[in-house]
Amino acid sequence: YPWEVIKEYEEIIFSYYEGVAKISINRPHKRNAFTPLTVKEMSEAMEIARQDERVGVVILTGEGGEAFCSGGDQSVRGHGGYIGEDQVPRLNVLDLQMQIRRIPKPVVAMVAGYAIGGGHVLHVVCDLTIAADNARFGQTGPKVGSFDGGFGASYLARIVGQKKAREIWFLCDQYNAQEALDMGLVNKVVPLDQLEETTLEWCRKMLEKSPIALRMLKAAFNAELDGQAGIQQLAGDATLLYYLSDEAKEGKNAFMEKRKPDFSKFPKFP
Ligand code: 1HA
Repeated sequence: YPWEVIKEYEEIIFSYYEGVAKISINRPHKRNAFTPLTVKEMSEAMEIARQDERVGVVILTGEGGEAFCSGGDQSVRGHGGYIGEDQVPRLNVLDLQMQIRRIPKPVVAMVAGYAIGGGHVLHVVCDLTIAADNARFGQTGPKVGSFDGGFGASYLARIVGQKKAREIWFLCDQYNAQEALDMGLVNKVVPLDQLEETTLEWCRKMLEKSPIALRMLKAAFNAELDGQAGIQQLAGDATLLYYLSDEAKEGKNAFMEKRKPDFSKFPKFP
């Protein structure tokens, strides 16, 4: 597919094709483990994809076909987080998880090979996951001295159930694509050579749908688990819709024209 580069980065490839933005981790020699810079670049790309009105769907993936992402790069893990060139320890992937949940467009994880540790959590927080038949899923935290007790635990449990989520975290086993499909952890499994084609087909189906309906549904699906912050997201979307109405415009116009607003003509729906 003729992906066109949106912006050049060091550790990711960020590209565009027919309404879809693709953010791809480009560290295949490390099974696409992320450093603070990888996450900073992904975070900026996600914001650009959010603002770009051409973009209706975002794909998150990794280069090379052997790994989606193997989590935080353990070779730069230091005292208090993952340490970048500025020597500051960071866990900035948690902010990226929030961005994936907050962007009002569907985010699809396209998983070939390993989705492990913090890389597994990234696919978990995506709206949909399409897996290649070589995909392998799992958490490693308790094995390598880490854990993600946020969405990596709570949202995972919402997806696969409490017993299975505890098994995944407590045993640190790996699961193949079919096992992941069976527990509802992924949406579809396809042969590796059909992964991008199928993912784009799913994207195309969503791009044909009403963007506001998709936006409202994403916010609604998020709302329960996200508590007050989830309600804020949903309410923000309600405000967006209200601003499109003549009723809301009457309030603003009256203020600007220094007159009393006249809401009498607007219906009081039962
Ligand atoms: O838990 C969190 C967080 C929690 C809260 C807040 C923020 C968090 C942020 C991050 C994380 C985490 O991600 S913790 C979990 C970290 N990740 C892991 O424990 C996975 C480590 N990797 C593996 O278990 C395996 O490499 C693998 C199952 C993904 C693949 O195995 P395979 O095919 O046998 O390849 P392998 O030989 O192990 O790896 C190829 C190369 O990639 C190796 O380098 P080489 O010996 O060729 O020089 C290997 O060291 C490197 N590599 C793979 N994964 C990582 C890595 N290097 C650094 N960090 C990695 N995660």
